[in-house]
Amino acid sequence: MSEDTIFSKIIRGDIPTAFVYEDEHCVCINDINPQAPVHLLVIPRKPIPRLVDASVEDQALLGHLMVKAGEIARKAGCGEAFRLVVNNGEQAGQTVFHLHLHILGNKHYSESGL
Ligand code: DGP
Repeated sequence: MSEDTIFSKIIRGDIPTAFVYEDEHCVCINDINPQAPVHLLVIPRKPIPRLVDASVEDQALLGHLMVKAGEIARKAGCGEAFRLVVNNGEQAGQTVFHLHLHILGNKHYSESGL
């Protein structure tokens, strides 16, 4: 779980990637392997490996990511219907160990949702 993940390289500009959104706390990029018509990643600049590695001092940052995710989803044309997903840990499917929120939109999900 090195701090220098692909997302840190993207945030630093070592790997040129278009930012859909950026501010002092986070960036948002298109997922390289989209699982929905809109598939964006909201990534804090701070390299927290997993959600469970976040601490009380990260509360405001986590709130910021959620609020921005909602704004970005709307601007991306998801309307009121989108999902936010955080994979925590390898067994849950996490592959990049730098916390990120998946925004998944414009895809029809079943009523049960899962
Ligand atoms: P997760 O499985 O939750 O760790 O999601 C990691 C996501 O990151 C996965 O959906 C693919 C995406 N991804 C991995 N490498 C890159 C990259 O170099 N560029 C972009 N844009 N997305 C990437």
